[in-house]
Amino acid sequence: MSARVPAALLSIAGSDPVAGAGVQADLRAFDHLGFYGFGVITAVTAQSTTGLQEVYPLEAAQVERQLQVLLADVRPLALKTGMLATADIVVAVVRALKTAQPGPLVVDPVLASTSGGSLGEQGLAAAIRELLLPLCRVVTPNLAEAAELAGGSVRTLDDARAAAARLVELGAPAACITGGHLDGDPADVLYDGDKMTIIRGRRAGGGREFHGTGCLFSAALAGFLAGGRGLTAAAEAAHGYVAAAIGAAVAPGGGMDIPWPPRLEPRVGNL
Ligand code: PXL
Repeated sequence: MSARVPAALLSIAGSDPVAGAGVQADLRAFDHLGFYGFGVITAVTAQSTTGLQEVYPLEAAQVERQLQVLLADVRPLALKTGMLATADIVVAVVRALKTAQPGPLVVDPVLASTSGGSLGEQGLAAAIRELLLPLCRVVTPNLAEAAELAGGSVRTLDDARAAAARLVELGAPAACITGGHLDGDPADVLYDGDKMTIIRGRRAGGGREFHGTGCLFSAALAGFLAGGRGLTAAAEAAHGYVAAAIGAAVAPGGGMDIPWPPRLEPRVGNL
């Protein structure tokens, strides 16, 4: 008898040795949600809970080849991109995905960390905007990333509404701007070209900084879409997943806390 074929997801993202963000966090989220996880690395980083020190992007051809080889063999139900680091890597990823045409794509446009630091080279935002937005099911920037992609400043809920609409004008079928850094309680703004939905949460963690919330959100969103939910229901579920992870956060080092989701039931099959 041959082994079962698992429901699988793919993360195309950077490596975070402290495992709060990047491929390590994505694979953990996929596993928590009951999916087998594939991971293609775009860059390695030097970082700890106290901060990001270095980003070392791979060659674009190395990323493209990882995808070609993997996707010739396996068929993820959905996928996400995280840190892509260079415009050349965006071009390579787009080329490989256009050839393989896997399931729905969640683009987490990793451009700026929650603490404001840049996470990519010049030209990265333009490449994501022009090449990746038209390919995705939904793009999930934080406030700083939404500003960089859509232009203008994005500080308030009204700014986020306008930026989400602008991202759809720019070619994304839908945008979900994660508002963990809004003043007051957090709220995500989802626009699908038709309907604007505000997903409201409660500020948790007493002002502490969490590392990797955007990665977890986009990974969980890919999982809930793969599980068959519509976009709004999937975004609400992903929001709840991140809130639960923040509620159970751990402090593996001396700096930021890492959201570490409790295992959620039910698992695959009836997500
Ligand atoms: O949270 C954004 C992010 C994504 N991917 C990697 C990172 C970070 C932030 O530090 O290191 C690999």
